[in-house]
Amino acid sequence: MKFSNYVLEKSGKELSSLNNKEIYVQLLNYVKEEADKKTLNTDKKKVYYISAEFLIGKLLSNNLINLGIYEEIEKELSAANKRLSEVEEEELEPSLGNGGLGRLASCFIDSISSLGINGDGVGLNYHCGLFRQVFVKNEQHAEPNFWIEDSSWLRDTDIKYTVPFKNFNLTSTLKRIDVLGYKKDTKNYLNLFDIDSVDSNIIEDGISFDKTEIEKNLTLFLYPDDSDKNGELLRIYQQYFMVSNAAQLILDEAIAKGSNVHDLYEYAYVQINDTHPSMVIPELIRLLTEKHGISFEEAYTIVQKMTGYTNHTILAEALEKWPIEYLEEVVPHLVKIIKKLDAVIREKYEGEDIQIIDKDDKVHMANMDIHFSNSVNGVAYLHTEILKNSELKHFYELYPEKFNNKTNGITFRRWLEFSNRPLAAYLKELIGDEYLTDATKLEKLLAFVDSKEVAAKLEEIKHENKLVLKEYLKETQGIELDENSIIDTQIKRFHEYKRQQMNALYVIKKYLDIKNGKLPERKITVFFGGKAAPAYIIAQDIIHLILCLSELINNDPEVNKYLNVFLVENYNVSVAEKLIPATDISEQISLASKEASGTGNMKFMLNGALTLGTLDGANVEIDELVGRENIYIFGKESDEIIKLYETSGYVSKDYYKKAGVKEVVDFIVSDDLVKLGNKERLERLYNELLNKDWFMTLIDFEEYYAKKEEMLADYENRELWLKKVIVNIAKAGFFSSDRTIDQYNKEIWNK
Ligand code: F58
Repeated sequence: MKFSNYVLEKSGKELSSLNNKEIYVQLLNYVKEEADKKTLNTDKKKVYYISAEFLIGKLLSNNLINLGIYEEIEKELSAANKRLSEVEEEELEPSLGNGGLGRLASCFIDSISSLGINGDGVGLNYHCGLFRQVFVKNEQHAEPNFWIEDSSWLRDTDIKYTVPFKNFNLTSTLKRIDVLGYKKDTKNYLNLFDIDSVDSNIIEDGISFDKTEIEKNLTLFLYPDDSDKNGELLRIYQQYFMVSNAAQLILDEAIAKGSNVHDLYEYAYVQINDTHPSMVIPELIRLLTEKHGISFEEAYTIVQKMTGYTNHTILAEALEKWPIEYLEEVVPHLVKIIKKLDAVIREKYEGEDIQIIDKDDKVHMANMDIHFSNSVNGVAYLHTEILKNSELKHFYELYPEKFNNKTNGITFRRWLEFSNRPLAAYLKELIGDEYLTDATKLEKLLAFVDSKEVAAKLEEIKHENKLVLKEYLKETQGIELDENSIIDTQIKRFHEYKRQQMNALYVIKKYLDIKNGKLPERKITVFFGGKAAPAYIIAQDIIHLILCLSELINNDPEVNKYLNVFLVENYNVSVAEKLIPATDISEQISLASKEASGTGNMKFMLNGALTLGTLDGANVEIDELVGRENIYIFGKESDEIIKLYETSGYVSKDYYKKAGVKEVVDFIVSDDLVKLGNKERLERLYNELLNKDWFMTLIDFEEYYAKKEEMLADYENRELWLKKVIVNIAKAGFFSSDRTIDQYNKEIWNK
């Protein structure tokens, strides 16, 4: 049925008489009814992608695209004098994720459905999710982000499980979101477990709340503050609740399909996304032994065959270790299993660093995963090599066959077809639309690398996207973007290893250059976007520095003709969808060896931005694909950095003393800046850079500055620049998450 007829039938009203919110609700229901017509995938084996976060983004447009009715709906709305892009604005973005790992999980479930694989996501339905970021006096504040509306993509089910904790049981409820593949007749689910007793009235100031009221707070927030014991306990409650539900669901579904549980691994594969879902291993073993009468040895052998662990970080502090006494307080029944698993390993292997429970009685979740799963993967070539050769070396020596690489990917349906419609349409004109299902077909674009006409059109599209961004930022953030400026963007979580502070130092240097009469050829707009974990003080200080710089620079008439700096508030998927297509320079400047992969780098490349980056994460693969002449690489390489850590060989003061660096770093505590901000924060950051600088900001600063200058100069050579743009788009096909998921499917899930 045509949408306008549907509206008439359901509401008795003409489409043209509805407001945008009403149209949104009608469209949501219309899409849900279309989704009802899809059948579930029914292959014998099902994949369960368990993840603490799914950063899914708004779903309306993505679903319309995957149903293949986007254009049709757009036309119908336009005939009724309505605009789909305005209707899209009515949807609240789900707040179920945080960063790259959650966005990856979302690209993956899109690809799993699009490839027709039987595979669901499993996670939690956080009512406020990750906090909403607001800026007050140039500082980040955190507010609860309520995102669930009366009409939403969530569907109720009557599936409920009992989850046992030490002192009480909780009854879960399962909510589901349909995951539609691209032009597929089948669908999968994103399963989100919840409890009915959640009570947001316990939220006090900002996002603080009583952490001990588990029945009221369990699914309120993603990553609640864990800087004290009660915070850590709450995380354990959340994680166990997630995996106990997952394990019960897996067993139920397998048994319903005929499993006798001895053969469970033929019916299910569990992908553990980082260590947050690791307790699924002992929980499955517990259920197999206690509920299904299977011996302990057989149970762990079964589980070992059906689980794989994905590592997303080499930062040691990000690998979870839970004190066993905390686990005892929450899930003593699981501790029994974990201790038995620890004993199995202690009996077999020496070496303290590979044990599950360490000498301080801490449980190393990653270690348990590695021993009791059959696959351990990193998320980019370099990352996996570092895991094998240094971070997890001893495990690699033990189990070389378990280690494998799966370079990350992104879904082109969202990150091109939806977010950059002008580019997608033009690509279809040039090379057809096969690239939407076979991304390698983008290489056909290479035939146009010397075409002036194609270059001109790509330039025009970039400009058009800058205008769309301008309008969006004006309306949503009060930002005035100069659409004729070069757009240079760094969007990602704030973390010292990602080195937003190095980019801020660049901004300072540029500001000082301009003040000294060294003027850029063309205006530059530097965008930052990202949240800092509320307990991560230095990351908050970096945000503060950038906001102060933004105020100083944007209000200085001598400078703002040449340079603007903005930190967009509450960066999320929707903001990324606008910023990425408008960007010229993609900042991927992490300290080499520290960024596992990055996925923003892939999105920018696909949208015709050129990368300014270190040889880190997937930048290494981008570099290989496009060739050094089409990317801007600078900085020390990972081997050297790893060696510096091993020998404690980095002394930031040595770099600070160099001409040109001192002046820039000192500016952080200059009167000009301090008068706009919080002295304590700026001084703390200054001292950190000077005396510690654990992530070596200063080691690469000069090279970074020089490479960016080279890039800005190249930008003026439009022909040269646009050739590079064409090569980058053409070579982005490798980074389709369809390719990644196909590899997971063949090399892990069905090995
Ligand atoms: C990210 N990890 C990696 N973790 O940093 C990034 O390089 C990679 O591309 C991405 O995963 C996908 O593989 C990440 O997002 C987190 O956000 C953790 C959440 C829990 C606390 C510690 C960080």
